[in-house]
Amino acid sequence: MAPSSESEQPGTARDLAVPVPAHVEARTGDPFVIGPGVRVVTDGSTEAVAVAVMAASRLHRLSDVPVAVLHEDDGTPGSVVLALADAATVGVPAGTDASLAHEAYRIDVTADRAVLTAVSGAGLLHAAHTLQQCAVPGAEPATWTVAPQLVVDHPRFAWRGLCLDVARHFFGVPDLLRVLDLMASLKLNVLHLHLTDDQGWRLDVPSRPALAAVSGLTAVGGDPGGYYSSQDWAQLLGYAASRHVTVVPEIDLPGHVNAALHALGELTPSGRPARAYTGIDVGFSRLHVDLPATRPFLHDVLGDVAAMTPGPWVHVGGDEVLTMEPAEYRALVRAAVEELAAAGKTVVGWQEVASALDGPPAPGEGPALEEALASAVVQYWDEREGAEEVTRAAAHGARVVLSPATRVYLDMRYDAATPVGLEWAGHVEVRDSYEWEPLDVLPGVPADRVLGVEAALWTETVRTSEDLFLLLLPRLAAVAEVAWSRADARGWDSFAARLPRQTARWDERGYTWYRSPQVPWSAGR
Ligand code: TNX
Repeated sequence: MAPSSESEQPGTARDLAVPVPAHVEARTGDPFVIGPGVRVVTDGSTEAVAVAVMAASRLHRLSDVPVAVLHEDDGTPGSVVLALADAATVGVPAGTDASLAHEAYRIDVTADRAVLTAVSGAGLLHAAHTLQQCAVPGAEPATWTVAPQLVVDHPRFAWRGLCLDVARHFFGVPDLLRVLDLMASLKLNVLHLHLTDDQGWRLDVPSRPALAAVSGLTAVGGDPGGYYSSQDWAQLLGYAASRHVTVVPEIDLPGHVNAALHALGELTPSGRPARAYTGIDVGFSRLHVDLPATRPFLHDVLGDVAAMTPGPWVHVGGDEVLTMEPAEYRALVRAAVEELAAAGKTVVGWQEVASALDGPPAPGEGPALEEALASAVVQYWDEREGAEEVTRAAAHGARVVLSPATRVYLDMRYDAATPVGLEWAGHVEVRDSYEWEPLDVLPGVPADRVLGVEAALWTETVRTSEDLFLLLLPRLAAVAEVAWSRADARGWDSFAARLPRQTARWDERGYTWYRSPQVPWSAGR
């Protein structure tokens, strides 16, 4: 937040936090003051200490006073206390799904202290972000106050994601760290990286160094490419883990593979490498099930990616294959699922894979594959088609992540004047990204099969981090609230009123954002 000399009466998290918490009670009494003497006290758990170090550096930046991290509270006013606790102590409603309770947190603010409790480090980090959003400028310079209140909060959906296309245009580790910071501040917990496409291959994998060495260099429009070395990848994963964000790598198959065909001639029928592609058409490139190099490619590359990725998920793409018979598509998708299942991963695929998931097993397919197919995650994006197939897959056990393009494709322009972006799914204003109900998207899919919501940012037209954040903000905040907050706790007017205050932090971090005419920006700042 930017320093300000005007003090104000702090409101509660209901007026200040994005996403809005499930339960907030205002308390009487004086506010908690962040200023000289403020310190962070932990219960000594590694989870709490890790969050405490981040919170202390944040409090230091806010208040400009040194902020210690201590293990004991001497009882004098000014402690921000971080401690793990069981779900009942946190106050999670009985019967809450364990994966959701895991991220729950509680904040008790009195004049003397702010006590943050959670079941996990993820919950403590969420609590710290909510507390920060509740701090408003105090009476003295460089002091901040937080209203006395009780917050008890947990997410509505377990999967709250952002898919970022780093294949059409490359974004390096420093940009991704900024994206991760933004995601964590909005309580988003899945960064899905679209690492490969026709225009580029962005992850160096040990079994096929030519992929990154050759196709790491290309990008849309002849722009500079780039790729993540294994060290870059480890740095990214470590940073994401410390922010409690899971990285889901996507290797897009069996279409969107021109970059692989350009680097590895053995994947083409002629044996000659395909020419580099720097346009933005889709659907023309493909693997061939009957080439001898294809299965070893799937085995080695997916095995490498699985081994390089600590999270449970690997995404196999599967979208927009326009030049292949269904039988070959099905065989290639099932081969990819089989390789990833053998490597211990759960498969995620775009909605098109739904058609390949069910049906009778082919010769040689075993029970392990059946199980992997049934537990796959299907990502719904194109509302013009596929609802039936996805609904059927869900009935057979698949879980669904919702990315309806007309709501959460953040590469769509806000309006005709937006300087970058596409328009095939229409214009997507902030309110479009906000005002929708996930369970209404696929009415035939039972609520317990909906794993969550994911925004997507495709980068055909996105060349700089300024373009990137302009498209993300403020819509990513809208999607985050859809994914986190209970339907009956949120509403557009409240969201639009809470949004302007978030921009001080965006400005401080150098994120560009779109000044949507739908939001009363000058109010409440
Ligand atoms: C569709 S969404 C695609 C991408 C494009 C995007 C542009 C999906 C699975 N495929 O290849 O980049 O539209 O909005």
